[in-house]
Amino acid sequence: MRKSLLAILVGASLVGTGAAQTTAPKPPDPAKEKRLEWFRDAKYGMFIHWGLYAIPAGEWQGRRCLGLGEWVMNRCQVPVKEYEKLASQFNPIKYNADQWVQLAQDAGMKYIVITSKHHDGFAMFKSKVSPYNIVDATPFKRDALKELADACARHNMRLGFYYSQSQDWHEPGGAGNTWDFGPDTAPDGKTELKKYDDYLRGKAEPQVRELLTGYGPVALIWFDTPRMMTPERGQRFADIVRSMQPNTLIDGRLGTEGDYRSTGDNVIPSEASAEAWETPATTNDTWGFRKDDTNWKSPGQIAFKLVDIVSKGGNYLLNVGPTAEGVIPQMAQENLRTVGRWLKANGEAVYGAGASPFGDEFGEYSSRGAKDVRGQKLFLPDTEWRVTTKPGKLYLTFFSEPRAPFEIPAIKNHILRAYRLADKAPIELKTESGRTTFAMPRPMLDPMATVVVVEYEGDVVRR
Ligand code: H79
Repeated sequence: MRKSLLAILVGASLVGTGAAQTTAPKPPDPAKEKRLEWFRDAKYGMFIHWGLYAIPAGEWQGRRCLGLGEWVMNRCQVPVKEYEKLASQFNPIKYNADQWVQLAQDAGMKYIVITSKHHDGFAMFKSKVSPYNIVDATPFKRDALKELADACARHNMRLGFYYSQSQDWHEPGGAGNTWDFGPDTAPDGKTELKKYDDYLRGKAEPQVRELLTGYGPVALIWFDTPRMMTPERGQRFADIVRSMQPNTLIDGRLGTEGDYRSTGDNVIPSEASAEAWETPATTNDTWGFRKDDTNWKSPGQIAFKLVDIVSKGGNYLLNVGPTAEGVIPQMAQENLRTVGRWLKANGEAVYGAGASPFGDEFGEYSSRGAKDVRGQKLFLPDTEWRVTTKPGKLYLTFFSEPRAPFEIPAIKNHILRAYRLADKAPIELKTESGRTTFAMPRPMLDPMATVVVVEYEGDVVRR
């Protein structure tokens, strides 16, 4: 099954060549496709943003620092000498790696990616390269990543590491800390003013080597914000990853070509594409814990985004931001587990499933020429249903009850039968003058999302 799906994906011509597709498709790279096999099937992962920023949780000395929780040092311009002191308070006594992995598993997530070092420069793992790390600088003294890696190994969960390769606000040579160390570049935006390569060679590159040495097989390294990352600098990281763990994936934000495309944060494309891609996204409005952020996405919103992404050929990397005590916020846990229960009954429509053979269901561009906030043609999404695929099967997921009989988009294949995925209840099909319709039994089995499987002759849809 895996093999044949991959063959279809690799062989398929690129669907939905949207604005993101600027270069001609490259010849397929068999080694890369092999590395990507598990990733293409996994579809749903857990992102974990955890670091010293969980202590201030969006405030500095009683002042709110607006924006993302993990950006508190930047947003409130906290000097290194002040921010560093957080390390001596970091003691997450409630941290239990097995419980986190269990949550990911209950949620139906197939991989975990945790911040090993965010822009603040603090390593959440034992590092010989810099004493600014969880073992050497905190009363906790435990290697949180080692514990998580061991727990993942016990649960058969893949584990990857986020590593901020470019921004490091703790180091004079790292990018991003303008308040202690001045601007990264001269006003021309090109002339570099910091000893950036000294930082890369002295900290970032050796720390990535450490991550690839002491933590078992690393599923992927998630680089971010490639400021000043020339292709040559990016390649140095790629060479480290490839030489140390050839199966480790590189995300799309290194600064040189990775294994898959990363969309913008919380951005879901409006069309399908055949290349491997991933949307990193939040469960509320922040990545790192903020005590004032209770704007939780509902299970229904999360389920929709997941199926929407899968129906466009991508993966959903959904974040949780644990507290300074090491606890994943209760609402995030509950919402993820609710979606996990839905996946227990409906996961066949998600894991290993291919993209929509149609596309009209995604919505349409505004016919009045309106522009979105980025100045692109405004896309007006439809959210009633999505479709994912496996050989011989369409999985139609409905997020609201179709008001009229639902017409299956025209395909040349002979349609064999239809049934509800969760309870296998048959669904009666009507075919009249080449149009096949069915009436969704009411009330919908699961008002959040109900999947109808349509089986057809042959493996691939012909239109
Ligand atoms: O790790 C998460 C973010 O911290 C990181 N990417 C995800 C996965 C990220 N780094 N940079 N950005 C996202 C873009 C930053 C945007 C903002 Fe700001 C940060 C908006 C407000 C604070 C930078 C500072 C831009 C304006 C002020």
